[in-house]
Amino acid sequence: MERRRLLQYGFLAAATSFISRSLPARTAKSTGPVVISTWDAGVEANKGAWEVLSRAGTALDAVEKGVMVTEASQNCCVGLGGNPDREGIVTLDACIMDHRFNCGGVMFLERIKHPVSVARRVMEKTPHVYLAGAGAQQFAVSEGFPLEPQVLSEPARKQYKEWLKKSHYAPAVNRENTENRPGAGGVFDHDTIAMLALDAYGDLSGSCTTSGMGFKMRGRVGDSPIIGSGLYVDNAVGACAATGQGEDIIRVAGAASVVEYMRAGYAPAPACRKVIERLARIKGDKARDIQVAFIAMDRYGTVGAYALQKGFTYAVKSEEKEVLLSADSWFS
Ligand code: SD4
Repeated sequence: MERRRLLQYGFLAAATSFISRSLPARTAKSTGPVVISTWDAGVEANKGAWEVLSRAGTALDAVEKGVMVTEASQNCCVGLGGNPDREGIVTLDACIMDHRFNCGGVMFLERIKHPVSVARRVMEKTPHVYLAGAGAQQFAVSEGFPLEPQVLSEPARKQYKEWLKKSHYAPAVNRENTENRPGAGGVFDHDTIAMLALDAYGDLSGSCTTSGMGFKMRGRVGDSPIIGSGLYVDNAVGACAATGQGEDIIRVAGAASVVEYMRAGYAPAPACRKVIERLARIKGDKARDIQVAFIAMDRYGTVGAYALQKGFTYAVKSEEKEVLLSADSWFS
């Protein structure tokens, strides 16, 4: 999609967000089912979610099925196809949250194709919120998830080999959407998808799944599986999910902070902006070295997003539209 069109859509989204701020509480009508997700891969993921939403399925089912599309995709490195840690092993983080504050997550999980589904089982079948590492894998296997072979995808193998030459950990801004990704003929560096949905019953849910920052230290966990950082849902207010440098998203309790701004009356996009602004202040000169972006949806289905750096895209699907938008950013 050409940039001008993207920006036009971005403007419309921002305008809609602004208008929603003046709606009186509890008298505004929900816009009906809608789904929003991060980066270009969100377009395909939203289709998966829409199969559920368009048949009056729940937002919880939609956000699980939606990101499973990306986890399973050969064309994207979210999930087992993703970049490994510095030891050459892919470790996965994911979480899910519904409209009743139920939530579950897995972190440092190996050899399981659909961590988001394991996160959901943790939420539904255990007394806990998180399972990590070997324990998470043991639980997944006991729930019938097959153990996949521990092999790197071809693009990840190439990237890892290249990385080993210098063995220097330096996450690049917007590497999720580089022209190097598969389909563009080269190696990829994508690792995360986050999704929020509102269903026909007016309920919100969210999910987030990642292989985490490529070439991270072994055992490193980012924001993506952490409720309140990578994802937060409060059905009475709205939902938010994050992508980008996990350490910095955690520092500002990203997703929960955005939801708190929405509770205080901010529309989704301005709420995201407030937390990006806070992060930019905290990081000072170093803010230019990282990317952090939020997507948000209020309880009526109004969506918005905001990023630290330009280049962050997000996908939205509803009955009326299916678009890939370019978020406004702190730095131009
Ligand atoms: C992490 N937040 O592991 C993830 C990475 C990410 O786009 O979102 N990249 O820190």
